Amino acid sequence: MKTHEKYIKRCIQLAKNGLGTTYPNPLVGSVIVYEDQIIGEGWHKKAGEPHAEVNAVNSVKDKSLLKKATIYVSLEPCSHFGKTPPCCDLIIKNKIPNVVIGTVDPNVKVAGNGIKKLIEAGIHVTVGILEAECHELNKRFFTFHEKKRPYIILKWAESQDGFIAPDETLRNPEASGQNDNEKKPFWITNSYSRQLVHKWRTDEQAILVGTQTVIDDNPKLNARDWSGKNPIRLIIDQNNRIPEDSHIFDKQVKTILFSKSKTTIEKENTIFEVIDFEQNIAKQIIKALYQHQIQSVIIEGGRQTVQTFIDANLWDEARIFVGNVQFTAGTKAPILDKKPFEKYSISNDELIISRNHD
Ligand code: AOF
Ligand code: ZN
Repeated sequence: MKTHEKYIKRCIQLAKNGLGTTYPNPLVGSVIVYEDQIIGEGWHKKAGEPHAEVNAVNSVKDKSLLKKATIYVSLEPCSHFGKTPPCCDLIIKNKIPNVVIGTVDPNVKVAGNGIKKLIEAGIHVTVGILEAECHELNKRFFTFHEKKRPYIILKWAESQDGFIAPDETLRNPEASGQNDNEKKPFWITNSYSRQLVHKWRTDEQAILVGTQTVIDDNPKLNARDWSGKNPIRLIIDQNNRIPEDSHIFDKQVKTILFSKSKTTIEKENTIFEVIDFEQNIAKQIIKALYQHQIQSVIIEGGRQTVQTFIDANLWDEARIFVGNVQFTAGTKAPILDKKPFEKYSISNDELIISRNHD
């Protein structure tokens, strides 16, 4: 592997440590190299905290080497004063003579200005190393800045014969709740897949479901089976039908409800957004999410909610589990041309990941 690629690959690896905690900031990794040896490295951990380059520079023991070193960064160093000062200034101040960049920053506050500033300071700059990988690393951040909407992931589990729920009569008797008011969902996937879904919830900034899912399953929509941040909960509740004692009203996590009229309910950590259900609701929800600075959302059902986003062509990835069960009757899975981009086996479940390249 060529030298530049090798070190940008390491930047990408480091950057991934920040997945789920850097929002609204991107994932960024940086390494500092002198005579083909890494003398410092760092990544961006959390918005408001130091950027990757700062952590990398701070980790270098012998700072006198910086004057002869190359700094690698997976994303263009920033040139603006945000929550932290510009990384370009740090590079210039430390007289680092070479900068190698994975990809340009799509944020209008930076967007090439960082590169310009470095070149003007007489620094040798190389741009576009493993560019596709660096773009993929920040697929959420790029979608948000370039398409002005969050990155949208659809997730559902279906039986081998294409149902997402069995007929009521086929529900597993053990799966029904002890409390009559609380039906437990019928599990299609195994416990490993379910844990993976909780990990996914920590990766994304928000999770969206429709009314029926909340009424039927009374879900918490949190990531209790994985350590990490709980996503913001988003609920479509056209007629304000969700009972006040539902878990989604527990105030533990910020929750946004989309309905057609204002409600009298007032709850801490809960926001009500009015949208027009006569119009395309997917478009309106996505617009509201952009205004709330939400960069990624995982849509976990039910069928109608997922289909609404498929029909509006507002989705980027579909993650479909096919469990080791047959239902013969029930609720049909959403209709989607599943062109597998990736395929995995998780014990006896199959996981198909499709991408929507428009
Ligand atoms: C970098 N290195 O590690 C990151 C960058 O509010 P601030 O100061 O944290 O700035 C956030 C913006 O800076 C963010 O939107 C993106 O354009 C850039 N992020 N840049 O050089 C980093 N996280
Ligand atoms: Zn920066």
